[in-house]
This record gives sequence, C-alpha cells and structure tokens, in this order.
Amino acid sequence: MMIEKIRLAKNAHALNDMVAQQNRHLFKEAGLTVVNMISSPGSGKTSILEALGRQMGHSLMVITGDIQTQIDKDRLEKAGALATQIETRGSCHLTAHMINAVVKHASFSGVRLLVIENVGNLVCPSSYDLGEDEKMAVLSVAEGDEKPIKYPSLFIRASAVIINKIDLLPHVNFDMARATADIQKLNGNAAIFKLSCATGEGIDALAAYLNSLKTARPG
Ligand SMILES: Nc1nc2c(ncn2[C@@H]2O[C@H](COP(=O)(O)OP(=O)(O)O)[C@@H](O)[C@H]2O)c(=O)[nH]1
Ligand SMILES: [Mg+2]
Repeated sequence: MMIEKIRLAKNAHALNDMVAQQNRHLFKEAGLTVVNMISSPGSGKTSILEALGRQMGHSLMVITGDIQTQIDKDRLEKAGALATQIETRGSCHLTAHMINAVVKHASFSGVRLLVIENVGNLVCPSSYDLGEDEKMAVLSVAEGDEKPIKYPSLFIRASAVIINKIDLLPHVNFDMARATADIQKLNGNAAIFKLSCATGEGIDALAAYLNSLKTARPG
C-alpha cells in the first residue's frame, strides 16, 4: 500500500515536470521572463505586484493563485497589470497543468514579465516546477526572523528573497542580521531585497533586478 502511494506521488511529480517543460518552451517562444513568487499568506505578494504594475502597466502579466475569490486579480488590474486568477478550490499550490491551461491560449503581445503569484504557503509550492525561470521568496518582518531556517525548502530554491514590510521593523521583533545570515547560509547565491510597499522603499531596486533578468536571457 505504502509503495503504491509513493509510486503514485512520483508519477504525479514526473507528469508535472513534463508539463512544466512544455510551459518553459512556450514561455521561451514568447520571449517571456517568468518568476514563480512564493510566500506564506499575507506577506505582501500582491502588494509588491501592484507596485510593479503601477510602473510596468500591461508589460507585466500576473497569474495569481488562491483557494478561492478573484480579489487579487481585481487588485492587480486596478493597479494597471494584466491579470488572470486561478482558484484552486482547496489545493495548497499551483501545478504546471493549471498554468498550462491558462497560458496555452493566452496572448503575450507586449508582455515582458510574467509573474506567477503562487497560493500562500511556505512549503508545498516550492516543490512544483511550473516552467518558471526562477523562484522568488517573500518573507515579511511580521512573520519572524526564524522562518527561513524553519522552512528551508523554498529559501534553498529561490534565486531572490524579498524581505517585505520593513516599515514595521520598529514595531516587531525581527532580527534582520539573523534572517539575512540564515538565508545566505541556506543559499549563498540568493539576491536579497528589503522592501516596504507602504513607503515604496526598495521597489525600484526590485524592478531593476527583474529588468536585468530579461536582458540576461539568451535569444
Ligand atoms: N505595513 C505594511 N503592510 C503591508 C506591506 N505590504 C503589504 N502589506 C499589507 O499586508 C496585507 C497582505 O498583503 P497582500 O499583498 O494581500 O499579501 P499576499 O497574501 O502575500 O498577496 C495587506 O493588508 C497589505 O496592505 C508593507 O510593506 N508594509
Ligand atoms: Mg495575494
């Protein structure tokens, strides 16, 4: 019984990876940079993407995943970005199949950057390849400085980590030196951005980084 379960889980992952490769091919054909943004609920993913949307307009497309509601899609469109909502109806992460169903008929005319805002969860989303160029982790200072070492799987895989809500630092017990040292221990190559969506601090540096990803892509 246990062996059968493990076999099924392995098959499901293999199938996901196959569709992720199809997505990656499609994204490359469309000349897109694709980022898979992952965090716990409420760390500020949509707020960061709203700030980017106000700068980038329709050159930013977001596919946003939630258990239910179209709230984030509406917020992102209002901020100026293109947005599509996936309601997973209970699933705690997006899969390559869910993304494929959206992107296989989508028009990417004028789009430079596609961000997939994953379902809020620090664990499951990090083990599903969606066909992205890179994973980006978001951690807010209100969540606690020990979260990277408690939930290492995301931070090990992320090319960039955003530490958000730095405007709240005077009000919370968040040791920035500890958090950044732990992130660097887990992943020496991760770029770290300190951000506040409330004040706008750090948004330009993040936008410049995302733009440099585009120019670094071959073809
Ligand atoms: N003080 C402060 N609040 C923020 C910041 N970023 C987001 N928030 C708030 O945090 C809450 C959750 O943000 P949201 O973008 O929905 O997070 P998501 O669930 O990760 O998409 C909202 O009430 C935001 O207004 C920030 O930098 N500073
Ligand atoms: Mg959100």
